Amino acid sequence: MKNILKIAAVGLLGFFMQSCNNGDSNDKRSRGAMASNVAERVYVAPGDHDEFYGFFSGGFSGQMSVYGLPSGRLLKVIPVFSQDAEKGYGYNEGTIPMLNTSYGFVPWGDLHHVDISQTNGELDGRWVFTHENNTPRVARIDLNTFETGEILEIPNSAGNHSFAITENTEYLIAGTRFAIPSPQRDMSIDEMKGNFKGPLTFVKVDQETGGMEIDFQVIMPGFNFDLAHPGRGKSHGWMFATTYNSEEASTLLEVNASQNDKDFIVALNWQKIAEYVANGGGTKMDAEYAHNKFDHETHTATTEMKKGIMTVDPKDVPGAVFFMPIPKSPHGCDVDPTGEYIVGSGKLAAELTVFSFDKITQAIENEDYDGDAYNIPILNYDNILAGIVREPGLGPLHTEFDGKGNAYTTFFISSEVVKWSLSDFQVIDRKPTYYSVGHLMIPGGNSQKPFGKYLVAMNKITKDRYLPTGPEMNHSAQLYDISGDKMELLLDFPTIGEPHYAAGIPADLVKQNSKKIYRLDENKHKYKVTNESETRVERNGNEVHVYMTMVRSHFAPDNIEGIKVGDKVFFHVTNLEQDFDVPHGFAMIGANTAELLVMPGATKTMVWEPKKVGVWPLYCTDFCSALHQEMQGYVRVSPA
Ligand code: CUK
Ligand code: CUA
Repeated sequence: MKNILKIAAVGLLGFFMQSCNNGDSNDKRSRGAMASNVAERVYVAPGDHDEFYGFFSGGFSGQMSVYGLPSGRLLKVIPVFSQDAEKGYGYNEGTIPMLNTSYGFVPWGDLHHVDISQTNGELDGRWVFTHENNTPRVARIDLNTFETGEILEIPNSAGNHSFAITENTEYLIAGTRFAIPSPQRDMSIDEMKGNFKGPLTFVKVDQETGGMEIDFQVIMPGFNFDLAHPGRGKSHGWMFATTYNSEEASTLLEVNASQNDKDFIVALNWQKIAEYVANGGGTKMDAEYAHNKFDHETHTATTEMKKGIMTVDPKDVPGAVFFMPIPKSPHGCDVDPTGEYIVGSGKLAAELTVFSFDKITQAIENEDYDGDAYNIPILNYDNILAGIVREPGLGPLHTEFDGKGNAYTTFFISSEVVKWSLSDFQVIDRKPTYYSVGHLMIPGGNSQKPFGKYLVAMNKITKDRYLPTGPEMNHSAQLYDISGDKMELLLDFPTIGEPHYAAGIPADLVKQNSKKIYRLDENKHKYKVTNESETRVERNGNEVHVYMTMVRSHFAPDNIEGIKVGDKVFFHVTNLEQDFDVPHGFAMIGANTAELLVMPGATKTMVWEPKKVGVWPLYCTDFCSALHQEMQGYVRVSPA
């Protein structure tokens, strides 16, 4: 039996490899499918604005990018877990602390999922949250400035592959892709089974500020806990997460982790566990983690190293955690807008399993269990099943909803998006994607109120979709119109890094809160000046502080003498402008950091350690006026 399953799994992998190689002939198919007025439907006339913002994960670029939809125009790249020369992020004194971790300065991260804050289950447009997989961290981007405001490291975790936001943004729930010794220790990898754990981390979010704090970790048995979604509506207070590798294999997972006919989805009552912790339950565990915050008044980031987290063993909270069996290596696990249906996608299966929350509640009430695993009750599969979507495609991954009773699921292996009905689980429509789609996104499609007009498919393989650019092609996203019965492909556009996931929101819910300037009178930077008469150069040993201003089109001071080789020069540069969209830049020859890009009303600091005697130029890097070219100066460096 096991061998047959092994062959089946390997067979699917073989199919996947094939599907990656047959790209070229699909092109005509996509053109043929297009209606004649497609261009009009994605055209945003010069000066007009898009209807939606799309926030796209940048995967291994460590960044998030902001696109306008339906045009597919790139509006901004927001550095989160990466240094970004364009924004000066992660290079200067004010932003370096954002990338501190308990492992030191880690200027790269693998940014996977993005999600927008919610109030009463609806998108509220205040914050976008994200996380990274490699050195587990979660982050908040503030949508008044479109800047990263906070990064919190997740200790006792590895492979923070996904996270979920509860319907009032009470919690971010961070999963773990790798089971690990918990707490970490030196032990034989062969002894993984039963000894490795998969902690789920609950990060509490302050409803006013968006501030994040680790509340507790549920130390789940050693499966790999992967994609999570919170309940909503009737299932609010619960969360559902897929597991894979219930075999607990540590080697050759492609075969060894695909043997069991069924893995599990975890149903977890987080409200119950949060109450248990609030009432003094749980065990304190040693842990060290960095908590980094960016203050928009001082324009400065700080790192606080924290110690200790609260952990909960699920068996100490009876009635809070259950397993639901699901066929073949589940990947996605998505909850419909009503909170009743939980869709599980076994990526090595050719069907979708839909569970009913009402039936789950009933089964728990009746203690209708099929035994247990690790003391966690297993709910009887047949008793909680709402329905099965039969033969929808191969390799189902992720599902989103249009709010009109339909679900849309991506199929990685057969490269398509399939629309099916939540009322009878029948397939309604299917459209190819180019190629090998991972996630899909409908604005609000994982909330109680989807805006079911567009769907974006995010593809893993690009092949012939764009002009060739050498061996590497940018990933592609594809925009579909889903307002009618049939989906229509409207647009391809390239993305930055790997677009694991995206979140979309009507522009009207965000744009009126977007800040235009930082007010100079609110600037609380330690080294700010408010007019040119306060600019100066101060020496303290071999540390030199230059209090500098920038305004169209000069620096003050613009000629600096008295600097010596071996000095450490801090340029504290304030942009005195109070007009929208007039940043100035600052660059110094030979500086091994990026430039500074300083917004009106803000102050930023660059450190320069002159190595050579001479008279060295500095200049503004951002074209700011007709006299931008004249915005320059000199620093005289004398021998030590
Ligand atoms: S995902 Cu996991 S590799 Cu399906 Cu959210 Cu990108
Ligand atoms: Cu200031 Cu260019």
